[in-house]
Amino acid sequence: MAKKNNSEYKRMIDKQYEDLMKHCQLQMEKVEKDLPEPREDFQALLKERGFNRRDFIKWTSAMTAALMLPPIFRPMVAKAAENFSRLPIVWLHFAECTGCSEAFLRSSYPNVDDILLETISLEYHETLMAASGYQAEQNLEKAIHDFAGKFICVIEGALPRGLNGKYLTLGPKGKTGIEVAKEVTSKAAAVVCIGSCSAFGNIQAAKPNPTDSVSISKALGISTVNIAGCPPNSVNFTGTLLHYLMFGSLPTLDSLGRPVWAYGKRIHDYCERRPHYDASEFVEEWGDQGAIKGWCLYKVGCKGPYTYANCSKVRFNDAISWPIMAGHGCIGCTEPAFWDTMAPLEKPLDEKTYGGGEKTVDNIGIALTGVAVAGIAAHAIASGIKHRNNDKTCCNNHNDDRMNTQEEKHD
Ligand code: FSX
Ligand code: SF4
Ligand code: F3S
Repeated sequence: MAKKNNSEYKRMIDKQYEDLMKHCQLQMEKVEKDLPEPREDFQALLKERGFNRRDFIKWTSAMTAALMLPPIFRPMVAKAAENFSRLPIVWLHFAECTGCSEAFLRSSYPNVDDILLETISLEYHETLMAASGYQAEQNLEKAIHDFAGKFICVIEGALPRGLNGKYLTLGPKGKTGIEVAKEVTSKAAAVVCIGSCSAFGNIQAAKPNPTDSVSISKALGISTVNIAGCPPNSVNFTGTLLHYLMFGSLPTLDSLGRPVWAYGKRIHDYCERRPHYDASEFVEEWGDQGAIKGWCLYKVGCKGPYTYANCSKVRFNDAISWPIMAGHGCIGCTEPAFWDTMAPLEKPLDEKTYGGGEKTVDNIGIALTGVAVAGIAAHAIASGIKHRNNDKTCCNNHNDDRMNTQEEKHD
């Protein structure tokens, strides 16, 4: 009987993937028909940069797995990558440090994702384009007119609402950031916020927030895809755009607008130092024997238990390293209001406020993190193991305070 149920279940799953594959094939045909010719020959560019076919196949396998798709989708990921430069992008900058663009463009050892980003069809990007003043403004108007309803609006930076938006003005006509953002996003096919500034307000919105800076979503009252992080991982951006090309829709998002495939799990759950946490082996101060042995950084302020992101799995700079591997705790940069709620950054959060003892990590996690749908599941699994011993369920402690975004806390 169980055997029969299993084979029925397998048939059902196979059928779902078959349907998804058909949808993907039709969508890729539509992309090739509706969008401009590729701006770059991706395969030729890869070859020019010293990547061979094997490297590309390796990359497609990793990206397919990261997007939570079965291996049969690898050829479609490859096709989407070849069509990546068809997708028109208008890239806006508001209140931020431009570290997001820098992180994407200044890789010392470019990987396939970096080369993919090089092919991107940037119709407008204030920091990269040669044009300035009236000419730049004309470029923007032309791009949003020519590609109305087809381009992706990518935004870095928060929007200051103080002084009627005049803390941030742009271009020769002195338009406010809010005016420019409204005009461009109203014509875009989708709005993708790069970095925690556009996604949540971030450092500009940290207390006391004198310019009344808020996220794009809050300033304009629109939904955005939030590629959180300060700066975010380029893989999470390229993966989201590849998904859009493959399926004609945005990936599933959590309650904070972050793609679940990239932000569905806690840093703590996949951290290489986790066995040391479980064995109560902690770095007590910088440079001690624990630090030399690579023990857990919780006591020197690691906020990995309250942070949802895939840094430990995809790492940075061609997967060379990531903050915890480099020896510093996670500061929670993918979470709303982390400058305020995760402080002090090099000390654990106050145990008295969140309940002491072994359960502290989970209690704070529930109270402070953006409770992603998949994140809850991950958390429940992680907590369930502990609570079997504690005879309590984590659900008694659920507190969705962090569902209120950073800006709501300041209102
Ligand atoms: Fe913010 Fe990005 Fe941090 Fe900086 O543009 S997410 S301050 S790395 O640059 O927006
Ligand atoms: Fe890793 Fe930080 Fe969790 Fe320790 S507290 S296991 S360093 S994520
Ligand atoms: Fe940010 Fe923590 Fe990853 S600080 S980069 S979310 S490890």
